[in-house]
Amino acid sequence: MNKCGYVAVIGKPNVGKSTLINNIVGEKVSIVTAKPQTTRHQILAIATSEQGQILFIDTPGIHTGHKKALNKFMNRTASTAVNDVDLILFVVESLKWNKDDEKALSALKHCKAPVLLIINKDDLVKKKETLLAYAHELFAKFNFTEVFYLSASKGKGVEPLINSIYQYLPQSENYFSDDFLTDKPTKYLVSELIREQLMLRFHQELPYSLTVEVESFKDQGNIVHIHSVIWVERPIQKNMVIGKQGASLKHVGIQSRKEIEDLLGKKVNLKLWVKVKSAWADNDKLLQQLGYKDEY
Ligand SMILES: Nc1nc2c(ncn2[C@@H]2O[C@H](COP(=O)(O)OP(=O)(O)OP(=O)(O)O)[C@@H](O)[C@H]2O)c(=O)[nH]1
Ligand SMILES: [Mg+2]
Repeated sequence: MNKCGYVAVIGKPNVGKSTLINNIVGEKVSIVTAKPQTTRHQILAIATSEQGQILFIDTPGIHTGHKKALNKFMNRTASTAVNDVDLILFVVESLKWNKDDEKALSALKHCKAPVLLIINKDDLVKKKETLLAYAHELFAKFNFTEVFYLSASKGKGVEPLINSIYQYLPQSENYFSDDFLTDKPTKYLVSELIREQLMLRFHQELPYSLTVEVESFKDQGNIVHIHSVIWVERPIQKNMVIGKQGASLKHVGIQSRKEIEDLLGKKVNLKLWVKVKSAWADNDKLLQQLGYKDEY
């Protein structure tokens, strides 16, 4: 009996939602960094197995305390992902409940689908028995259907979760062919790999003040030529991204090219430009122009 259905993955930033999805899909469909607010869009990630197909919707971490238009877009994007899905995974980090988790949980108030509680990063907890008390506290807040303790980055405890997910999916043929991993176009995946390198390299507000746009993508058979713009909010940030004698930008270019070559399986010629669009992250019109569009 083949199963296929949608599973939304919800939680505050940095709890390991994208790591979990990548682990199950077996490829880096969604970028991962140690910084909160890495994921900015809904991303469909497709895991195909003998049992059928799990259509994961990765979402931005729901958060409080940031007031820019981009933050509102991200919270809205995550909150709407719970509508019309077959199952929801609510991901928390072991023993780290705070007001952002509270806000993420409130997005589930009116959802109709069953919700599994995923307690991630259990590798960081020495006394495993403390997790039982933690889960007990969380069950008092919401009527979760089941709880799973796991480590997404180590891939521990993930198998039982996969088997359980299939129990909740409707009987159906697969919606996508086996080799499909995401609904996002290659250009988007490329821009995300560049943004991942930028998020890894820069700190404080800079990772949150930049966005990446792939302007052109020309596949010439054995080599792909890619031109991409890194948009920042202020001229000083442009200088930071470029670095002394262009050193930072060169490093980002080399690292991103390697990742993109892995993704495409061919040689890549990557050209990066840094440009300023004043306060783009707090301007609804500019957000839309830069690809942050409500899709529902
Ligand atoms: N120790 C440990 N770290 C983990 C685990 N899962 C994820 N991480 C790390 O947690 C950080 C955040 O992971 P992400 O997958 O980007 O988290 P996310 O929930 O998608 O974050 P946002 O996209 O910002 O909402 C990364 O540094 C991961 O390597 C885990 O099981 N154990
Ligand atoms: Mg993420």
